[in-house]
Amino acid sequence: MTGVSSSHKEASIKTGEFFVPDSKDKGVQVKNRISKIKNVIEGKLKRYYGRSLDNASKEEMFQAVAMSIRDIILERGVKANETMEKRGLKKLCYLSAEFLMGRALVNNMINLGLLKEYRAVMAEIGYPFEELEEQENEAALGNGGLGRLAACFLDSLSTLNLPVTGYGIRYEYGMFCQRIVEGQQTEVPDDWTAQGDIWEIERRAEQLEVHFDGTVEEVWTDHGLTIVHKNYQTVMAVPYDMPVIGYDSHVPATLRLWRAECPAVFDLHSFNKGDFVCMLQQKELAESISKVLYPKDDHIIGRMLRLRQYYFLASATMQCLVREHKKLYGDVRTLPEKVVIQINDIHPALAIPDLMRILIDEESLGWDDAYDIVSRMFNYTNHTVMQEAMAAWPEQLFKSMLPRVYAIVSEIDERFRQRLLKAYPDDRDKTAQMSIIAYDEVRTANLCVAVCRKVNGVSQLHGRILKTRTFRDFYVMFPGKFTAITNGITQRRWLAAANPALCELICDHIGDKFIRDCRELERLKPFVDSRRFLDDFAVIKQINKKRLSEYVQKRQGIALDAASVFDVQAKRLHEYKRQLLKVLHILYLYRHFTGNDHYVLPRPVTFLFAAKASPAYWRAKSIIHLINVVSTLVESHPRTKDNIRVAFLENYNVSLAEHLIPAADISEQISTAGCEASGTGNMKFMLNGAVTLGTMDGANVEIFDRVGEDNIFIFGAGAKDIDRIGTENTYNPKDYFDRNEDIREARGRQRPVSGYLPVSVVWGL
Ligand code: 26Y
Repeated sequence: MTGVSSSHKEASIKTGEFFVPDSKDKGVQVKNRISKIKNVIEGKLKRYYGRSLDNASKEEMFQAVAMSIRDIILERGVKANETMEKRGLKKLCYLSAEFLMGRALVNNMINLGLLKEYRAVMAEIGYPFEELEEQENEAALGNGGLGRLAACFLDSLSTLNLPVTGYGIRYEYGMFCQRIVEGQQTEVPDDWTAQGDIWEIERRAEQLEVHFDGTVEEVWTDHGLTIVHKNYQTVMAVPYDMPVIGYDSHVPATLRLWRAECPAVFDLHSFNKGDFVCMLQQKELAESISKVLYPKDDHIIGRMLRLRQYYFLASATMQCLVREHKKLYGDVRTLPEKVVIQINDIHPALAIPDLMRILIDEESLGWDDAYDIVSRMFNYTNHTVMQEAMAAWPEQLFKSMLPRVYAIVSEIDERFRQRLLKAYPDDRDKTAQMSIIAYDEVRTANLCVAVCRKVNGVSQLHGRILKTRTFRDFYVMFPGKFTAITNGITQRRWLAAANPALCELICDHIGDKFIRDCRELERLKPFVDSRRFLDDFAVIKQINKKRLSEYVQKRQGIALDAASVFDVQAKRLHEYKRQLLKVLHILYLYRHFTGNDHYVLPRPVTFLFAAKASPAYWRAKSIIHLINVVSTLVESHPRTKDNIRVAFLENYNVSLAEHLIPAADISEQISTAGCEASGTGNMKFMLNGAVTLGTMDGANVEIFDRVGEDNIFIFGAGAKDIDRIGTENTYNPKDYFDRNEDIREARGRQRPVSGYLPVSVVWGL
């Protein structure tokens, strides 16, 4: 794909300072804007920090610039809200336990059409623009795909001028920072709010109470039988709002993150008794709820604090929605006309029973009316078919932590069972399989499918798997509920911000409409064979590879060879994603090089890995270790050293992805077919012109249909083959091992005697 660069050509490629959405906006206006922005920044420095442009610290400069941007977005937000309220527009609420936002500064400049101006201002002041970027802590409030999808959606919805609020948790510590020490992952806390986050606005006046534990009692009052939740523990939910602006948008999205706090006057009783320790324990318990993002993203067993986190998010959000709705429209019965709720996998599922609770206990609606409202408001997206992610909550714990919500879930379950019994009078097994509470567990996935209007899969293949496997019985009962809207990514961040040079090249050929609408990229088709276009593309790829090399050199002290092919696998570390398969491939190459003096590759290759492993996922961590050991191995041999290199890039996060993806020649998407729900990294790499090596899994299948076999190279069994192998019970990996010399050799020469041997020992290092 990439040709050899010439410095002459590199110099002729501009670096993407073209984002001026209004073409009528000519020289004078641009100049005016530049001086205005400069004044605003100067003013902020003076008023907030008592500094001037000359003596501001890096931190202060960043804050002042970010404030100037925030002002513009907030002003637009005020207008958008007024319009929304006046017109009574319906709003989307996107509930997610994760939002992997990344840095916001440059992205916001691009989306406001002001990048060029800000660059000019910084040049005028004599302040390096890159240093500004570097000052920003990134909001890494997510593990991977599910969280990044949530962030991309906020950008896209705002770009479409559609009103959306994302609701999440303001984790004090986000995704851990990964350090590689002696080849192994170590975790360092991500203290991202230490200096305070410039984008967020605390709205303490809008705080709400969330209740845990205690007991429920039925009480007869003048209005009949009511349920009273008594002796509960109160946790305060304090909202923090972050504005998110889409491209040239008039309707900024809001990301509302809840922080858990202890009530100001808490447990007066213990205090009066002088039980200071108990009081502090309660404070700690309350605050622990939003303390940290759980890094293992697909296992919930045994993690009761997680249940507290999820209920905290769900209940704070539902109370907030009802309160806002009543303020605007007065009547909770119109909720489904004004609000639609999307729940991002099962984490926020308790929003369903909690809205029932509010409607019944606080708004005095009857069960049927409440259920009718709730069942018209919720939609659920599933993001994984991994069995462990279907785990459920232990019933007794659920009941004691959330007694009122438990009673409501039981009632939903009871009524749902009645329907099941009618539909399958003789099939007790099926009823047990599909019910919400069974075998001493509360299954929130079944709750979502039973109640929600739509159940979405994130690619066509995943949608089919949900219908034929994961939720097969539900599909028979509710065929109309199931949809499959394939994931997407925002080209604003993953092309315009991450790869400005390529973005500009595309603009030069088809205009800038694709920044708003990806389908416009089809118009590049006539240039598939254009020598000039391809040459320019190759030069840009080369620039990006050098940029990545400098970045990696600076951060990790590793020298990459930008002239080699960059073959990249960047994603969470998981067995199903098969980083191990890539390592076996590298060992296979190593054996060929070392065993045969004439073995050559067309061009030297650098294999780049970037991945975080969940701290408790021992096997995933061993694979990281193995990658680092193999890196040393190939480097230590004179024959391989000049042909293949392996580098593990530390601390994969949004910022690293923005450097890495534009620099990739080959994108590795090699999961076991049927395991990767969609993948979105696959799309980001393709958008930046890497060819894909992949299996027929997730959205790769659809990418294959669109880009054809010249651009995506497919291998291995398909999802159906793997299903068949599974059901026939014929898969025995040892057979492959015994039959295939290459596999045997790749595994290393020394056999572990028993159990675990460090990979370095297996490879004789
Ligand atoms: C245990 C349960 C609460 C749970 C925990 C984590 C369920 C799901 C998850 C996370 C799933 C996830 O990140 N899935 C990824 O979602 C991306 C966006 O849809 C997909 O592209 C990707 O294939 C999938 O692995």
